Amino acid sequence: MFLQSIRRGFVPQASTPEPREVRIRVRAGYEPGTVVSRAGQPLRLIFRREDQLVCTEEVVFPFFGRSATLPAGEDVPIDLLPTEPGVYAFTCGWGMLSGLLVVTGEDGRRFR
Ligand SMILES: [Cu+2]
Repeated sequence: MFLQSIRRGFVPQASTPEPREVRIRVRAGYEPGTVVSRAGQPLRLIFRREDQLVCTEEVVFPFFGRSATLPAGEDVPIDLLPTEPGVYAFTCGWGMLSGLLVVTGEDGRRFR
């Protein structure tokens, strides 16, 4: 199997898992408000804002140094690769609304 792959010109890559997609609906808050994942698992959080509040127009992941503008009615993906177990908040641009990203150890345990 491996040799056949090489003969076909397929170069095996060091396996990075596919991003796990989680949809988060934004409606004067985040639904779900808590996302649980594992360290080392690439995450694609897909935000969709269904309200018209100025408040929810931006989402911020302070620890990851990431933020995004959320136009109403559009899917906005944010790709993250959490490598350390912990609990990370994400908030609206003004820090009034928040959700949590809970990252377990790679063995699925909550904390080491
Ligand atoms: Cu806000």
